[in-house]
Amino acid sequence: MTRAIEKKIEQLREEIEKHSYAYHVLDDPLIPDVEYDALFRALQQLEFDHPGLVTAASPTQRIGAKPSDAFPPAEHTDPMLSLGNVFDAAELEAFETRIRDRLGEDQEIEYTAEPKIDGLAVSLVYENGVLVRGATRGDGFTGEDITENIRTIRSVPLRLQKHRDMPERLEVRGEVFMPKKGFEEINVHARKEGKKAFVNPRNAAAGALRRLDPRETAGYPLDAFFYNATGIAKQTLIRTQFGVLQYLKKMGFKICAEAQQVSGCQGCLQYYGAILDKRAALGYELDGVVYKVNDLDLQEVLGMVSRAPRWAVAHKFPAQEAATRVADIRFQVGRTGALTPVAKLEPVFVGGATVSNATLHNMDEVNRKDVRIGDRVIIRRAGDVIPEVVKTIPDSGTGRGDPIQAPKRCPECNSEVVRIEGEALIRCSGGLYCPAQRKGVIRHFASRKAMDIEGLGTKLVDQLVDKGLVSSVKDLFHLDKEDLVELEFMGELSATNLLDAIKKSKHTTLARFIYALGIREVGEATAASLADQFRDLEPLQQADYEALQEVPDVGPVIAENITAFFRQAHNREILSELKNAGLVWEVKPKPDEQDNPLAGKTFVLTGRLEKFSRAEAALQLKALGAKVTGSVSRKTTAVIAGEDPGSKVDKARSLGVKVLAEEDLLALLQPDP
Ligand code: I6G
Repeated sequence: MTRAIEKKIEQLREEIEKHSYAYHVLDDPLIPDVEYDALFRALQQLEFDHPGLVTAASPTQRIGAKPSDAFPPAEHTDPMLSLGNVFDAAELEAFETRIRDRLGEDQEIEYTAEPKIDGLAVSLVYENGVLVRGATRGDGFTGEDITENIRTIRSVPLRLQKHRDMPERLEVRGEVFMPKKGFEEINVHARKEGKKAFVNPRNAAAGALRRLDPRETAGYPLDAFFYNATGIAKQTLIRTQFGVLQYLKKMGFKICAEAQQVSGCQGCLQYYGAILDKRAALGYELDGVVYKVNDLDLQEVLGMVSRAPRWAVAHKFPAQEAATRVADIRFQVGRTGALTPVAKLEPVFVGGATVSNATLHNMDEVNRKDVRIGDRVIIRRAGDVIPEVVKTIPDSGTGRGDPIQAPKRCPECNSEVVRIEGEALIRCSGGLYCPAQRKGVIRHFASRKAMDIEGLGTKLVDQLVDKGLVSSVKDLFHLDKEDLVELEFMGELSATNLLDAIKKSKHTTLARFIYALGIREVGEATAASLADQFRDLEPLQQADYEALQEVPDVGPVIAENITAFFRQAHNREILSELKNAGLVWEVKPKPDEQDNPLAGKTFVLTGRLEKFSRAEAALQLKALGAKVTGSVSRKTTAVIAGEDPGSKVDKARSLGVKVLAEEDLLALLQPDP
């Protein structure tokens, strides 16, 4: 009897590990989440009934441990080395010359090039295939034992995949990090709650990994890539660094998909350029790339110097953080009236651009960081994100201004400033009376994803509003050439081009038009869903709170925002004036349900598809009557996940929404005759 139960438990564990690996490591789930959950619950039940059969490596035991008082020391058998840095091509060439001289080699050197993830280096030890210890780097010789916290990271295997090359003891090294998306989400949440936001993904990962209570660590979206298996060359036939990565992959670890074999300095520099270009699109932060001599025998010959390997080097990206001084702090008013404190800086070159403004997010952040005029501050610029003030440098010197106070009146229109209960934001109460809000609304209306009026940028909108030529979006359609040529930087030709662009924008789509209205929290995807559902503006205007919530993506908050927008008399007036000005969109009849096998179904597409782009897939799904939306909710029929799908799959999982693969999508698009 017990043997049979033991066997059943082992089968379930293997099955669960297989699916967990497919989901968290390969990002390619094999079964719908409900089925996974059923397997997991079955195992939990059997273990509950037979507590003697529970093992530490069981998938049910990731988050089992109690909080501890401190992390015990963890000694590294082989020291955890650090890496030398190069910052440009000349330094890289000098690195290669040193290698060639030492090896007496005049052939090109082969390297494995990998991103240098901005996370925390960790060492994991597996004995007979089971994770027994996870440790930080510490001083390279002794780190901290954070095993229980490491176990909570879903992509870290608790047991290795069975493999003939599995040694009795395996030590792997890699980097634990927090993906950008997860970092942004936890910070948005923290700011909303008036809590301290993390400075950057690295600090967030460090903070999460060093919680004394593993249950808290488990609540953070951590991930890990691995790049080294110490001493593996002596025990296997693996001869290259790239081979080590493939081995790690086979053993069940997640490796960085961007790793590549390259030849010579030229190959390294090409790789560096390609990764730098791709940086903003990658799901994780990186601060450079690492080149490692590919041949493991050559690595051994080269050895190390002062605790850094001679055979590897980090090629750092331009710094993304820099110090400068705050010259002023002003409050910027957005299109919804939110007042954002912005630090005006002594210009500083950071991450490849000169920065002279940085956001302070909201008053809670200003108070917490105690940023004042005259302070020296660290600012950070990451990818396309608006530069932000990270912190004040202590002892900023003399000349510190007074603590910053939230303004009582709007700096643009002098209306009262209000703070909405439960929100960290303060808002101008002036509505469209406030020129800053009006400018914001007009900029949004004209933007590329909305009405796409080419040439109508910030400076022009400012002039049009300041000169009283435009006070609402409807006025754009009554501008004439004489008005425009009076403006700064506006010649005859630009005026003609702008008028043409405005005219062209009159033929639009309903989805673009709804998005252009700037209703709070109605983004592009929601606007498209609303257009799909209501087909014309009139029915949308008439829709009540309940009817709106039938639409995928629309919950009570957005439904309230939409009804509130259409309740306002001045909004209704603007809409009818826009129609009178000749704005048109095609009105599509509701599709006949019988000809639409996917009618009533709602899909979310995520990740890279192999056979077609997401836009093409969306078109084909819509042609069969389905709705395609941008975010996952309980109303979603299924999420279709390609490669590197990101957090939508996690969301689907947490809501019990099905996750389908590209093959399933193909089957949906070619239903049986
Ligand atoms: O700190 C590191 C980050 C990334 C590394 C590293 C790495 O490879 C992708 N590799 C080595 C060998 C060391 N540190 C020492």
